[in-house]
Amino acid sequence: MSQSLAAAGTAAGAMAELALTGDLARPARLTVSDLLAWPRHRVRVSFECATSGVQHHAFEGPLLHDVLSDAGPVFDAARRKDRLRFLIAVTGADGHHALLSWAEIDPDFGRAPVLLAVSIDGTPLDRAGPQLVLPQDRCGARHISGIDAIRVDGGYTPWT
Ligand SMILES: Nc1nc2c(c(=O)[nH]1)N[C@H]1C(S)=C(S)[C@@H](COP(=O)(O)O)O[C@H]1N2
Ligand SMILES: [Mo]
Repeated sequence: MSQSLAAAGTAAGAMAELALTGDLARPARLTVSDLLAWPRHRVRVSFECATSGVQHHAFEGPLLHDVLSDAGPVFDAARRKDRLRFLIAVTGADGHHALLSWAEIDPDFGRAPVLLAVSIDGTPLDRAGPQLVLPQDRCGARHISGIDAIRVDGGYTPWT
């Protein structure tokens, strides 16, 4: 992600944008207000940070699985095994980066209720950008804030 886009996410008045890229039929650029189009879920989480101790937050937002499914990952949706090689790379505007597997959030496999939060503790994230929320994580390190890109990668480009 370019530095200019990362900077735009924090500029006064600017709405942060999230790029959905990779092996998708419908790559997209989404603002936090675009993310309100999906059903919204609420969750209270506690996680431990190695440096600042236990944190408690309330988040609201769509399921990551709902948003990414609508972007059309290029697997055969009817064949469960075809999804298992896909990974999801999530990047914050500050470069913090973590990987999930598609199977981790897939309702047929890990079923983790991972959110793309549009608010934290009642404060909208329009300017900061959405935050990854993993209610099942004990540690806070994957709760990536200010997400500016999510890349879905099946490891190759089919149909070319
Ligand atoms: N973009 C970004 N998100 C991040 C981090 C980071 O360095 N950059 N640190 C992570 C870590 S290590 C923790 S513990 C939590 C801290 O969340 P808090 O600031 O609400 O306590 O954010 C996570 N999300
Ligand atoms: Mo942390």
